[in-house]
Amino acid sequence: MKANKLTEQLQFKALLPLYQYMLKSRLLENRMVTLQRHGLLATYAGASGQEALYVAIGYLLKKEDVHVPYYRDQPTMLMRGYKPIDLIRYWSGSEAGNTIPYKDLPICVPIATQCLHAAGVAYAQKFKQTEQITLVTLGDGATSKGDFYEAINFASLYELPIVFVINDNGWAISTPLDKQTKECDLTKKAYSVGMKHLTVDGTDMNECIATLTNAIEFARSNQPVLIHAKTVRLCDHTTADDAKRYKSKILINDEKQQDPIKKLKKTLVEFYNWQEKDDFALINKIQKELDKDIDTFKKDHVQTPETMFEHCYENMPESLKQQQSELNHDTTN
Ligand SMILES: Cc1ncc(C[n+]2csc(CCOP(=O)(O)OP(=O)(O)O)c2C)c(N)n1
Ligand SMILES: [Mg+2]
Repeated sequence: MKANKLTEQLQFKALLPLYQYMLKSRLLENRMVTLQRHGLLATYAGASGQEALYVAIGYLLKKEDVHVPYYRDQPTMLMRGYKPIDLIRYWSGSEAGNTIPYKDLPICVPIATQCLHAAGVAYAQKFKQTEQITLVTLGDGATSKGDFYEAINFASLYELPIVFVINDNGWAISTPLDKQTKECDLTKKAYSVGMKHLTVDGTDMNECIATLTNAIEFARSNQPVLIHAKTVRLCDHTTADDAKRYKSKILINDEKQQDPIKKLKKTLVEFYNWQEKDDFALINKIQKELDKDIDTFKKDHVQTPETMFEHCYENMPESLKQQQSELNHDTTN
């Protein structure tokens, strides 16, 4: 499917909700960073610059499909039923935020391990003859890990209903792509396992929709696909990082020109008479919704130390129960 043909298809009615989700994720991200700076969140990894890719994924996946995220998938997660407060709670370290809608997998912080989980899910989908697919995301850095190669090899060999989406934001923390792999065209990684592969400008909504539509169609007929999506990271790696220490001013400025939200806004303004006052009203509406979630979070976020024992076991082993009660005893003395 050609991107320009799609522009005609993706009319304002469809584009506006996508824009709203991109904006919602960006505004939530700004609020998350402030919460972290105030000591209310442990750490946080944003998705600025990568929203077009993630919103396109959220738009195209069916409810019954399985989304296997890593830690930068906030825009997709907001579209798959997570509320801002869930994500705020998650990054504050509270299991209350890990309420996973649908059959999706939880946020995965260990690099590339989610690729293997996803291959396993897709194997089950095929075995059970469901119509569903699995879509897993990973960073450019994750493609240097064995888990990634094992997963694409397995998926290709067994012709699984799966899409691997590489969010290539150019960096693995402070390591640029060309310092960790000799082959920066990441579609080539699919050659060795005989897998279909596509490249996309991950900052362009139309291109993302067109490419992902094709990939998901292939996956539904048990033809796994690897997508190399070029994006930009407009934020620090996480709140524990300062990208100004390793990115030049010129690069930071160049990346800003690729901002997917600005690009989609331009389309809305040029073709659909979207005006500054519309934008202002939308931002205001989202901020008010976020205010409510943040107020609720601030009221109930304090967790007592013994809660760290919870959520691992359905029935807590005796040894842990004892440690929990010892801790209770220590903290009350
Ligand atoms: C197994 C493992 N090793 C190391 C880390 C530390 N670590 C966290 S993020 C990161 C870089 C990941 O880069 P990339 O895959 O490009 O994803 P991005 O954060 O850029 O989206 C590393 C090495 C980790 N989380 N897990
Ligand atoms: Mg990266």
